[in-house]
Amino acid sequence: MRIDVVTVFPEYLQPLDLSLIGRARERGMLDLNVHDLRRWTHDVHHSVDDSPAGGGAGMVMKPQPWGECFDELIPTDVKPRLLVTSPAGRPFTQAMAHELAAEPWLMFACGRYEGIDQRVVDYAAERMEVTEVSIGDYVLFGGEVAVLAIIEAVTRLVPGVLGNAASLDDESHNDGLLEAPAYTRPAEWRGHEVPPVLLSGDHGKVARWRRDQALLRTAQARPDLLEGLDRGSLDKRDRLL
Ligand code: 6GU
Repeated sequence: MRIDVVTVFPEYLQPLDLSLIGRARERGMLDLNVHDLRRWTHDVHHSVDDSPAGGGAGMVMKPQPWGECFDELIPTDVKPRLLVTSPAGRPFTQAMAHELAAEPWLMFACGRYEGIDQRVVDYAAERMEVTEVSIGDYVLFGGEVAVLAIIEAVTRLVPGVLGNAASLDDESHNDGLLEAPAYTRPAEWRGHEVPPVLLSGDHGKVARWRRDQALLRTAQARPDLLEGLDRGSLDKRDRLL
């Protein structure tokens, strides 16, 4: 998979050199490139923003550097899936992570200030698939941290990036539920015990317990997820809850 990130703060993306993502890059599974948008400015101040049309607070990213960036990075025959970060974008979910993990080439445009001139999105959308994306209902200074989160969520789904693919199956959000709590040794710690069923060796009972805990936890922390759950995905014992 190829990923390009365009930002005015390339240093913000340095964590992508670390850990499993860094290793995937070293092994050649991930071709990840971070670009400084200011490379496509021509004035002495390398300015990337300007005051908003119609007035108002803050600054808007001007279209010219983005246009020249696209001209240089994107050939006419192959196009990336372009993701433009914005608190006004489509909510990023595990389902979208799966969708993006199947793409051969992703390009992220990190919005800063009050966002990017809308014509950049409209122009790009005439040439490639463009998705404005948000990671939640709160406002960040810019899209860089959102891009870190999205890249981590997406690349761990790319076959070969994560060591143990089986751990993807029963994690939170994969089946629409939060995951059951996890425990390790010792069996007792500061007066708190590992639930005995987990030490019973009865795999059926353990699976049932985890399912119940997942339902309970989801009902407590994320009742909205239970509302949206497909009724057919519940088994007979689930309905007793
Ligand atoms: Cl993608 N960008 C910004 N600036 N703020 C956000 C966001 C993105 N997602 C949530 N808040």
